[in-house]
Amino acid sequence: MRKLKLEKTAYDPGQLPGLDLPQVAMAGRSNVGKSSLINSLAGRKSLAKTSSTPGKTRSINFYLVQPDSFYLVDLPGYGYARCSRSEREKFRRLIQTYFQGSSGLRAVVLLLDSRHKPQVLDLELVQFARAFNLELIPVMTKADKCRQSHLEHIRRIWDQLLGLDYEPVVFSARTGLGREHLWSRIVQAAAGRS
Ligand SMILES: Nc1nc2c(ncn2[C@@H]2O[C@H](COP(=O)(O)OP(=O)(O)OP(=O)(O)O)[C@@H](O)[C@H]2O)c(=O)[nH]1
Ligand SMILES: [Mg+2]
Repeated sequence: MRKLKLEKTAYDPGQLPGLDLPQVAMAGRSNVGKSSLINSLAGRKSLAKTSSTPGKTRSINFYLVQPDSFYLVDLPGYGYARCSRSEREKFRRLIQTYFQGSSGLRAVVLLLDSRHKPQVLDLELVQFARAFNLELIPVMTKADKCRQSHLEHIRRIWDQLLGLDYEPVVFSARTGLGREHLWSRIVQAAAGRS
C-alpha cells in the first residue's frame, strides 16, 4: 500500500521548492475533483481539503508518495471564474511558474468533469500543458454521476480532441472506479516510462 504525506506548500512563486524527486501534477478547472482524487489515491478522507464550493485549494501542495519516492502535486483550480480577476491571474502565474521551472515534472493528470462536454477552460488548459511539452494523463472525474452511454459519448469527444495516445481514465473518487488503473499510469509516468 502506498503512503502519501503532505511535505511542502507554496502560495506564491517564491515559495516553490526546488525538488530532486519526479512529480506528477493534478490540473483542472475548479471543483472538478483534484483534491478528492488525491484523497482517493491516498485511501484517506481528508488528507487534501475538498469543498462543494469552487476555489478551495489556494496553494500548490506537494504530497510525497512512498515507497516510490515521487510527488503528487495538487494545484489550485485553473481559471476559476467567480474569484476576482487578480486572484485568477495569481493562480495562473503560480501554476505557470511551476510548470516552467520544474524539470522533474513528468506528467500532468488532466481532470475533466464527466458530466460536461469539453469547456473553453479545459481546452485552454490542454494547450497550456502542451505549450510546456508536458505528458498528459486525462481523467474523467465524477463518473458515478453519469450513465454509461453518456460516459462513452464524452469519452469519444475527448478521444477526438486529444488523440488516441491519451486514452482517458474513467474515474470516481466516490466509488473508487479507475483508481488502480490511474495509479499504474501515474507510477509509470513518474518513472519516466509513459
Ligand atoms: N459524486 C462525486 N463527487 C465528487 C467526486 N470527486 C469530487 N467530488 C465532489 O466535487 C466537489 C469538489 O471536489 P474537490 O476535490 O474539492 O475539487 P477541486 O478540483 O480540488 O476544487 P478546487 O480546489 O476548488 O480547485 C466536492 O464536493 C467533492 O465531494 C466524485 O468522483 N464523485
Ligand atoms: Mg482542490
